[in-house]
Amino acid sequence: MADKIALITGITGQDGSYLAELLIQKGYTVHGIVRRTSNLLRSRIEHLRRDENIYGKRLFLSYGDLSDSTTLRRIFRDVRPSEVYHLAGQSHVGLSFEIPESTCDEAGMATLRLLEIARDQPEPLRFYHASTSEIFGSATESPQNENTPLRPSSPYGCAKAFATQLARVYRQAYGLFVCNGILYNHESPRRGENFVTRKITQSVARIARGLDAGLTLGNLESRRDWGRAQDYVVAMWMMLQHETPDDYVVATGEAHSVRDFVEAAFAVVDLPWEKYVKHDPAFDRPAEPKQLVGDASKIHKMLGWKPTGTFDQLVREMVEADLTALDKSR
Ligand code: NAP
Ligand code: G4F
Repeated sequence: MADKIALITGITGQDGSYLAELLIQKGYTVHGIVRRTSNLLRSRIEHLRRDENIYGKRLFLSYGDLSDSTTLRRIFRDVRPSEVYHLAGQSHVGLSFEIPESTCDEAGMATLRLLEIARDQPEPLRFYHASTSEIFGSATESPQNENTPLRPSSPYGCAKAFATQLARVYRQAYGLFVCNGILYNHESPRRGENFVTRKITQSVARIARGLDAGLTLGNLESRRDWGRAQDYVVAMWMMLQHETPDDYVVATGEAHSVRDFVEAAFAVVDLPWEKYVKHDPAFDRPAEPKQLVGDASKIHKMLGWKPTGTFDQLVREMVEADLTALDKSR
């Protein structure tokens, strides 16, 4: 393979870190955009940064922010990527009700900025946009597929719907190779600590070790289609290897409630969840999809992608990783 050059926005996030590992393993040179933070420790990619065979050889980091288009343009000019994976942005749906303007700028307008930069490149490139099941919101059908009407029910979902439509327009109007990965929830031990799955598994580990007395949660009845993040970054890469650009739903096709996740997580440490879990309305959202479940038959048929593992295995992997991390830190 000729040396392929990938540029990842959001490389320090859950997906960006797994994608960087995957692409380096496939022989790519990977460039990541990181924003200035007061703490230099970027925990999810620290192992790559400390590896002297990787950092400065296969992996390079540049400072940039999604709001700073002159810097983004300069990075594209210097890196000359053949593939761009645009993953960065405020990704918490609940928080998007508290900070709607910055969320819409990052999840919506920033994608427009990047598509414009991509359009101006001297050599054609391939562009992945991190779309989401949240664009379907209060969906009119279940499971949802690539043709399901967009009915977002949060500022985050609205911004992603805008960006998804723009990506389609740039593909049709300018012939840009751009794919929307319409990904359903995907989790891992690297999941951010304020998403419900990781919040549960971290708390279960602390309760099991006697460090916490209980766990407060919002809506236990909402249902999500939870897969493994490591599988979903493979789907992103596959989309950009296909001869034509398209949009794909990436999902397991199975819905579980937050309550199911809680039960499975407490079962790993053999504790009765009812004794520890309390409802706190502070975590309820003003509006949200009750049930999101995806039909991934298109990506299965066209690209041969399918998810691995079961729901129970995912929950176990996350609880065990949190137990191990906690035990190491003590
Ligand atoms: P994540 O863990 O929250 O990571 C977000 C990344 O974006 C981080 O690297 C973050 O940097 C970066 N970022 C945020 N604002 C930025 C800004 N203004 N300028 C530059 N970088 C910025 O998200 P994820 O779970 O990996 O998800 C990746 C993408 O897929 C997101 O766009 C998300 O909305 C979308 N998505 C996720 C899921 C899912 O279930 N995980 C499903 C569908 C779609 P810091 O590390 O500095 O904060
Ligand atoms: O884990 P969540 O915060 O994920 P949510 O809102 O589904 O969004 C995630 O998946 C989307 C794909 O569908 C991505 F686009 C998005 O970037 C993000 O990665 O919440 C899941 C469910 C919700 O129904 C929420 O109301 O769990 C419910 N929940 C109940 N208690 C809670 C809590 N969510 C959080 N974060 N914290 C709670 O205490």
